[in-house]
Amino acid sequence: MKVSITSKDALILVDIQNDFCVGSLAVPNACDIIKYANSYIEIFKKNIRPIFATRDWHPKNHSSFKEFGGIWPIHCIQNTDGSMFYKDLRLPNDTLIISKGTNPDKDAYSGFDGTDLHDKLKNLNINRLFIGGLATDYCVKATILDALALDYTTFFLSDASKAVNLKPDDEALSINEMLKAGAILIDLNDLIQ
Ligand code: VGL
Ligand code: ZN
Repeated sequence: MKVSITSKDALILVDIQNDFCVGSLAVPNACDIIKYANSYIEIFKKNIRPIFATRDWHPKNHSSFKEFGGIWPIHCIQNTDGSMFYKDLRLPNDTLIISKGTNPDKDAYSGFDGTDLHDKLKNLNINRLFIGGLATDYCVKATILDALALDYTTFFLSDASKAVNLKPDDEALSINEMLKAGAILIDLNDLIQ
């Protein structure tokens, strides 16, 4: 499927942070997405379109951590090395950063959950979103399902995303769920630059 960038498009890169690439909650093969993520960044920059980067941004006692009753190892604590964007990701200086998961009592997988992402997109007159990152079966899926529920035309960037796969089928199941909800799966070859 061929897609060209329009004036109502934005890129959203989800949680491409040290802990998810090489740290405490490293997603298998996460580093493989970086070259694709950087290519999407270049294309959106060239087209003068907004680039958003979400980040998991937890307080140190977050309820998603095993120590506090959750299922995850400690990860992405605010202002630590683990929560910084991965060093090889070439985010422009004017990237719009969306922090989520900041409430200690509540997990927030979606970039829309408890953030002003939707307001910012509306103010920019955006109606199509190109979403990829980490991890396909958690935060990318949740962000895409929320985007679809909010009526954005939503593209899943398959080459710029990787899954945790706690269970081996989780990636396939999450992709099916996104497609069923109306997401459009593309890769770099589909974008007319
Ligand atoms: C995520 C697990 C825990 C994600 C965030 O970004 O997909 N996964 N917190
Ligand atoms: Zn988290």
